[in-house]
Amino acid sequence: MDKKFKRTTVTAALPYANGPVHIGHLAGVYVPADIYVRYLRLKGRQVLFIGGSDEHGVPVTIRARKEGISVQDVVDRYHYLIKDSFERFGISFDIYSRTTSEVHHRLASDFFRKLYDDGKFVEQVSEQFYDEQTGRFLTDRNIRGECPRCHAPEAYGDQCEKCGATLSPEELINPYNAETGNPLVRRATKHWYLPLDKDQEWLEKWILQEHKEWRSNVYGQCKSWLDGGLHPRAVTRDLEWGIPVPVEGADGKVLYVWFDAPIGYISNTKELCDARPELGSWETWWKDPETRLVHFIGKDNIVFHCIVFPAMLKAHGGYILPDNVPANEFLNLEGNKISTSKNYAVWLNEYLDELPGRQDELRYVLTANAPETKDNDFTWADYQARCNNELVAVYGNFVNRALQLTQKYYDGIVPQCGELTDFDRETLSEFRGVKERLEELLEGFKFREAQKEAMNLARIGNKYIADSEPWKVVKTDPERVKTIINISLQITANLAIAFLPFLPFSSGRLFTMIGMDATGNEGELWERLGSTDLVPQGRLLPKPELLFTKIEDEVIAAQVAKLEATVRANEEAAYKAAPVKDTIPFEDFEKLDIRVGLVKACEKVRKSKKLLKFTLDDGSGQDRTILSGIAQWYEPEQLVGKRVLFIANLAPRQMMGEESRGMILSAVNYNGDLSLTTTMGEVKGGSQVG
Ligand code: B3M
Ligand code: ZN
Repeated sequence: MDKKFKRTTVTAALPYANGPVHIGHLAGVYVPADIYVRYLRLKGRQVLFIGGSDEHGVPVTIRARKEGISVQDVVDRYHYLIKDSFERFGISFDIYSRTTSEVHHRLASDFFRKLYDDGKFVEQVSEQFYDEQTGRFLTDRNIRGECPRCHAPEAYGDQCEKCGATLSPEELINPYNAETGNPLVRRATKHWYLPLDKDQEWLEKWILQEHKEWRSNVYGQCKSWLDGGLHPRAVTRDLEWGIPVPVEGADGKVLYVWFDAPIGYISNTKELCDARPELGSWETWWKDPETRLVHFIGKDNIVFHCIVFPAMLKAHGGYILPDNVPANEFLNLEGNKISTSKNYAVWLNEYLDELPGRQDELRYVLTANAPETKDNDFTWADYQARCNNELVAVYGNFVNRALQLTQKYYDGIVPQCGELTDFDRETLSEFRGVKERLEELLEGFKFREAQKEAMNLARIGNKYIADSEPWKVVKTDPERVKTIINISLQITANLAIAFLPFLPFSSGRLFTMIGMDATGNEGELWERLGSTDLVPQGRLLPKPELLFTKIEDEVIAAQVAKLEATVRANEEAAYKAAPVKDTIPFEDFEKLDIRVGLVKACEKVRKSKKLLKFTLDDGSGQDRTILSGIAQWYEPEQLVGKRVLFIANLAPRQMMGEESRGMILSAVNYNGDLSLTTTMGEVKGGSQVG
C-alpha cells in the first residue's frame, strides 16, 4: 500500500434487504473484501470494514407487496438474516448496520440538503407515468406494455426480455402498471438531477489518467461510460418508501436509492465511531487524505461507485475519493444466473443449516473459482471435488499425517530437529519467499492466486512427508524421523498462518492442534510466515482431529435436486399456455376423424431415439401402425393394453422406412414433456371421438 496512506476504509456493497444473501454475494463481494481486511489487520494496518443492508429502493417494496406485509417487516426480516449469515461465515465487519437507521436518514438527508443549498442540483419537471387509481408514479421496472419492436405484450419499461431491445417507458404501446394492470397517464413531476455531464472532465482525468491500475473490467466499464458522455442523473423518486427529500414542496418524493445507499457507508462509519471513540472521528475515515478508501462491489455497481458516488462526494466537498474499486464479475450457479426473485440460489442461511461447520469449504471454493476477471460458474460437483481432492486430500491429509505421527512416535511431544539433508533444505527454501509472494498478491487484490499460493505450501508439505516416508525410515533411522516430523510440524504451522485471511475457522482449529494460542497475536505470527522454528521442540500437542472431512455424494445429490426442483417450480410458475389458434368453422373440425386405439403392441424404432412404433386395434379388424415421437417419455412395454387417441384420416407417411397411418395425440406439458391422451372409460378400439 502507498506510504502516503495511514489507514484504510474498506466498504462492501450494501445488499438489498429483499431476500437472503447467497453464494454469488459471497463470491462477488464479501469473501474478497474479508480476505483483504483480514490481511490488512495481520499487517497491523488501521482498517475499518464497513457493511450494512440497503433497505430502500424498489426491490424491497416489490417483496412487501408480493407478501402483503409492510416494507419495514421485509427489511427487518432480511437485515437480521443477512447480518447473521455474514457473521456465521466470518465476514468480519467492524459494523454491519442498515439504511433505515436514524443516523443514516439524518446524514443522507443533510448530504442532499447541502448539495441542494449549494446549488449543485439541476431541477427538472418531466412527464412520468402515473397510475390515477393508486395515485402513484411508476419506475421503469414497474411499467409494462407492448414492445414497439417485436410487439411482445409484456415488455418492461426499460427493456424487452423477448427481443432484448433497450426501451424507455414512453416507447411502450399501451403502457400499464405491472402490479395492478391499470392503464397509465403521463403527469408532470419535479425531480432533482446531479449534472454528471459537468463532471465529465475531472472524472476522465481522475479515472483514465490517475487510476490506470484499476482492474481492467472496472477501468473498461468506466471508460465506456465516459466515452458515451455523462448525462444528468435523477437523484429523487416519486415513491413512498425511502428517505424523504428534505426540500419544501417535495412531498411524496424520496432520495433515489442509489443516492442514499453509498452514503450508508459514511453513516455506518459514523455510527461505529460514535460508539467506539477510540477509532477516532468518522471524518478521519472519510475526509482525511491519509485515509485510503477501497470499495468491494459486483460489476453491476461499478458506475455508481466509480462515477456517481465520487461525483456526489466531490460536489459535497471535503471527502476523499476511492483509491481502488476491485469489482468482481458474476458467479453463475450450475450454468444458470443466480436470481433472488426466482429463488434460484444457494442461500447462505440454508447452506449453514444443511452443511453445518463447512464455512471454510465454501470460502475456499468461492475464492478458488472467484469471478475476478470474468463470470464464473459454481457447480456442486466442483465444490465436492475441490473439498475432497484439495482440502481433504492435500491440506487436511498432510497436517493429519504430521500430527498423527507425532502422537504415534512421540506421544504428542514435538521431537527435536536434527541434521538437515539437502532435501530438507530444498523444501524449507521453498518456504522462504511465501510471505512476500502472498503479500504481493493480496495487495494486488489477486485473492484467487494468493489462495493457490497458500495451498501450494500444503502440496510442498504433502510431497515432503510422502517422499521422506517416516513410517519406513523409523525402522532404520529413528533420529532422522525426528527431523522429518519436526519440519512437517513447522510446515503445518506455516499453513495455519498462510490460510488465516482465507480460511479463518480451520486456521483457528489448526493453531489449537499445534498448541499455538494465536488469539490476538495473529499479526506477529504473520510476520513469521516462512520461518521454520514456529513449533518448539518438547511442546505437548493435543490429540488431533481431522481438519476437513469428505463431502459425501448424497449431500451433493440433495443440493442438486433442490436446485432442479426450483427450476421446475419456476418453469411451472412462468408457464403461459400458447395463444389459441385462429377460429375455424365447425365444418373444418368435422373433417378430422379422431378415434380411440387399443395398443396391441409397441416397440422402439431402430436408429431412432424419439420414435415408438404402435400397433393399434382401431376397430376395423386390421391392425393399424402409427409411429409417434414419444420414446423419451415412455417405455414401449408400459403402453401395451392402453387406450390412445389418434387421428385416423391423416394421409399415411413414410417414417424411418415404415408406413405410419395417422397421428397419436399427446399433450405438451409446460416443460415440454409429452403426455399421451387417453379415455376415462373403457371404450372399444375404433370408437369415434368428437
Ligand atoms: N444494494 C445493489 C446490489 O445489491 C445495492 C448495492 C448498494 S452499495 C451502496 O447489487
Ligand atoms: Zn421486443
